[in-house]
Amino acid sequence: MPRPSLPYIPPSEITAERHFQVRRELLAGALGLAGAALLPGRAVGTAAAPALAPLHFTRNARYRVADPLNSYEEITTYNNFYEFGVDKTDPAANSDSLRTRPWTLSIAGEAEVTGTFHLEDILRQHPLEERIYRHRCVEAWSMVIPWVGFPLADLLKRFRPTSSAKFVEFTTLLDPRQMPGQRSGLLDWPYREGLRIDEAMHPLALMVVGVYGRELPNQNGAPLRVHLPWKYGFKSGKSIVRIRFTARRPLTSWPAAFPGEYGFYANVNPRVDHPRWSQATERRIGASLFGQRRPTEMFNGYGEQVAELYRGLDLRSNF
Ligand SMILES: Nc1nc2c(c(=O)[nH]1)N[C@H]1C(S)=C(S)[C@@H](COP(=O)(O)O)O[C@H]1N2
Ligand SMILES: [Mo]
Repeated sequence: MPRPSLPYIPPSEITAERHFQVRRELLAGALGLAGAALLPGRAVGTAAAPALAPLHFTRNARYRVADPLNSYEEITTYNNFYEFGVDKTDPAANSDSLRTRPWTLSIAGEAEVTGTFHLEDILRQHPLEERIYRHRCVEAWSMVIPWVGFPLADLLKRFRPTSSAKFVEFTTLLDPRQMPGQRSGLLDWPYREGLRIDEAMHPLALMVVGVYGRELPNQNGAPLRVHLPWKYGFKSGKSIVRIRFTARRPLTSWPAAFPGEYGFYANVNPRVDHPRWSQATERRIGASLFGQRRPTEMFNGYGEQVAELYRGLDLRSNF
């Protein structure tokens, strides 16, 4: 599988118009006729952003959703990525400053193989697939997203975690010069998330490198983010630079900052409300469906696959 490449073009060489043109041509080519119909009607991102390279991938038909996909524009302009600001449009507006090449991933803790690896060397070894997943934020909005990635388990197994590895911690880049939101004290940066090792090894857990057939835009967590479709979105850390295998449950960013509001498990659950709002329903983002509320599904609709992981756990709590 050829590794994805992102040809960097200095912003000074791209006029807004040319970028718009290149972007639409690339997208249309990558998606074919059917996909082209889903294209946003205007340029996404800012004129200064380099065009995102198309990825080579296969479609995994096992992971589909009956509801229509959210548009590329919706997925890339309505984001949570507090390193770039707290408003939904901030990440798209402010994340050009993030440099995703070169990128390294450090592996630490309870594993036979640890060290720092070049992302391109890692990606060369993982065939990519497209999976359409439901994405549910703890704030009670949701989307349907065609991610491109590979099973997280395939990556983790490479490093041969030892029998002491009971949890996995994911850490986002720490660099306040590139990530202006880190100059505020909202969270104790860097952003840290974590999973039990069996959750991380579950076949649904996806290491994401792209969306809509192309490399991830910065606002969605380039160049590497996870997605756990049965959990609230905050469990899916973006722009990951470190993976650590641990014996003890890691203290992750949201529970550390707001212990009464966000739990470690954070499985999507219509019966466990956030202390300040209900989780019984959700609002699907999208031009045609905007504002439409629908019932929240237990485990975000993935219960058949993941319920087994939580046998014996009290599902009236999410902590
Ligand atoms: N590093 C980092 N990762 C993060 C966040 C963040 O603020 N910083 N927000 C989380 C939340 S709350 C959600 S809902 C998803 C949003 O992903 P999306 O913008 O690709 O939809 O990213 C998650 N990962
Ligand atoms: Mo979220």
